[in-house]
Amino acid sequence: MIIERADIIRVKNPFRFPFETAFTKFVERDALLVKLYSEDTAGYGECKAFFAPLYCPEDNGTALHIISKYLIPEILHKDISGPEEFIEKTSYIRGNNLAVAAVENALWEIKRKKENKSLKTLIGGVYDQVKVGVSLGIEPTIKDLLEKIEKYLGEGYHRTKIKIKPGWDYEVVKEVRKHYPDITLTIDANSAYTLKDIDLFKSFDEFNLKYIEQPLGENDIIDHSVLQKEIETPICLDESIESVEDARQAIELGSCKVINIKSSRCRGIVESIKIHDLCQDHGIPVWCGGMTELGIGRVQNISLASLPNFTLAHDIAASDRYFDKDITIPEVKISKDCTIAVPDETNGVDYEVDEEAIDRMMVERHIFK
Ligand code: OSB
Ligand code: MG
Repeated sequence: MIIERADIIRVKNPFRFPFETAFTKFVERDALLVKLYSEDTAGYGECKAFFAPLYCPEDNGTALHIISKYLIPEILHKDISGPEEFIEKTSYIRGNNLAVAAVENALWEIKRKKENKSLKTLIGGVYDQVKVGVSLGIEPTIKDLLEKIEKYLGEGYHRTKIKIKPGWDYEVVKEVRKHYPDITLTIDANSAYTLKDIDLFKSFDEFNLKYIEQPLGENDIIDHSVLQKEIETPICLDESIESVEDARQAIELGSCKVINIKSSRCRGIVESIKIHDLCQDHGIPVWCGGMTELGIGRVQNISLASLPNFTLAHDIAASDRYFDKDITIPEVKISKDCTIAVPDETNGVDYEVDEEAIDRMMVERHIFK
């Protein structure tokens, strides 16, 4: 495929409700989209960076820089066979996984359109539907959180994840468990603790959590291996896993029993499949994480989650969990049984990009020809 033009489009889409994590309170999705043009086809990719380097070292500014200066020149007016070759050609770029994954996402879109196949078919997905859960932020009061849980249980989400941070942890989980003794419950600390908090993590064992996500440092696998040996509850790594090599080390050290795969954090689908396969070989279940993404990224996540070892509920919510208006037609919706259908050439499920919605949300556009 020859790429004749590339656009980077920055959009802002307000959240329906603020979403607070241990590291910031989000009020909107401020995102970069990459649109690649190849002959009569165009493919979009979504960059999952945020407005600031809070979740990982990248932000929208660094991603714009890396995509413009290094990634687009590698493909513009060049004949490239597809996403795998792109990943190969850009392997000299250290880090900057969110930027690389955005361009890779767009290349997968072009490839699937040219070959008239779904992403699920291209990567060897097996599920027709994927199970989804909801990620709930830190709320002003426990009462507010309980109301949110009630709302989303009512909508059918059957795995509830709650964000914790120092000062919003033990008492909150205890209250939630008291009200909902039987729901599938997980907590996500987004790296807000250290091994000094080991007693707190031991105390969570009484709550029968499915797993605890990323309790310790974002680059750490050593301390997580110490913690995992001290607690019953499985640890699920998120931030700490950026490559198959990270996953191998975490598995060998016993740092986790579950892995959350975000294709963006792991440099794209090509590397995510390797992590998926390694985890499958080692009996480590995986699930697809989210970055409060817009529809383009959300739909790609649905397809990735169709791989066989994605057995736990995913952070792939309906578009309306975050937005009044999303950028795909149709928007992402969940069915009553709390699943989302995976786009496939045999079931007629397909999503188009809503160009008009993007135009309305656009704050800047950079064109490379
Ligand atoms: O740690 O999983 C996380 C959102 C932004 C950054 C990090 C995380 C999250 C979420 C939300 O938990 C998942 C989603 O609904 O997209
Ligand atoms: Mg997480």
